[in-house]
Amino acid sequence: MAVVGACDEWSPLRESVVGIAYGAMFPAEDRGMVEATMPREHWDEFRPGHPFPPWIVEAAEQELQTLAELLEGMGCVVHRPHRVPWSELGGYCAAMPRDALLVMGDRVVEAPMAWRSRRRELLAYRPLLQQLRRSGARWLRSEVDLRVDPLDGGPSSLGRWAIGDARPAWDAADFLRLGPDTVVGQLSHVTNRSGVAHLRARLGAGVSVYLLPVRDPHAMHIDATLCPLREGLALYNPERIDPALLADGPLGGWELVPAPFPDARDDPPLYMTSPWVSMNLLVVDHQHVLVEARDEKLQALLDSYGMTPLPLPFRNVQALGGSFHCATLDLRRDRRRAPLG
Ligand code: DAV
Repeated sequence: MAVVGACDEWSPLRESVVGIAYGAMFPAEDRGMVEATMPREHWDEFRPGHPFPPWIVEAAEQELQTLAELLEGMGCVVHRPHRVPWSELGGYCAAMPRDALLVMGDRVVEAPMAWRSRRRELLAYRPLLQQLRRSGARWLRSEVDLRVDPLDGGPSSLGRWAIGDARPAWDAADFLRLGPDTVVGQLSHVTNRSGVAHLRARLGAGVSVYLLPVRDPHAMHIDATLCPLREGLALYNPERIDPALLADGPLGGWELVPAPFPDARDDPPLYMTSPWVSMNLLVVDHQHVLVEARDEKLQALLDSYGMTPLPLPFRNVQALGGSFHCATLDLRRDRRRAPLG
């Protein structure tokens, strides 16, 4: 059996990374980048040597542990990242494994991330990557000179993004798998055109990478914009996506359901995301999907589509920058046809 094998976002999850909150620091990033992507009321938090509030980190660690145990209880093998002292090295955290690595088929592809503050993040996953490679996975290093800064190229020709095209940059969370030959994604403040070309070259001719038309001035990661639930069914963010514009691409013919508008909330604060992080779900198998415990409208919606929502408290993890999809990295999903009926 392949050690790494995931071609979509919904087949039964058999093996996954679940992040850890240990030592989480506000990533100290270029001010222009912070202003382009982060909520205005929290811009001043993103400075060097500034940890997240310890009570949030502690509570997030517990939420992640509960998630790991729940997945294990459902028969999924769970790996946890290595503890890295981010406060000493500079960095962010290992709570969001979805951002740095893209799994497609038997490949684990390293993302040449745009954020300087996140360049050492792979330290947290290196022991696991070595283990996976020894047992047969293809580990594709980025081979991009990360000393070249995509910010140095100045704004892109459209003037729309914080990065230029000075070197290839992409974050794995700007992409989603729709099948063995299809990845969809977006350009964003962390993914440039040369980054998309780099990813296409990594995945090879057998995989098409489609860029979706997304309306999001703060775009950074597509997993609070589109959430595939099963073959042919996806939730979309009605503020960012016009489903009529998706008809010609790989989502043509899919049933696209608008996610409910998230409730306003500030406790704990969403330091790094919009409230749409509510739709950052993890599909565990053809039936079960992880949803934040208090997102009842979303739970009812999933229920009406024949799925079983698994409500789990996750607000402290969300405060660190992502929800169930961000905080995990699928290593193996069993690809077989959904049961009929
Ligand atoms: O607010 O759309 C959520 C995803 C973060 N990895 C947002 C970003």
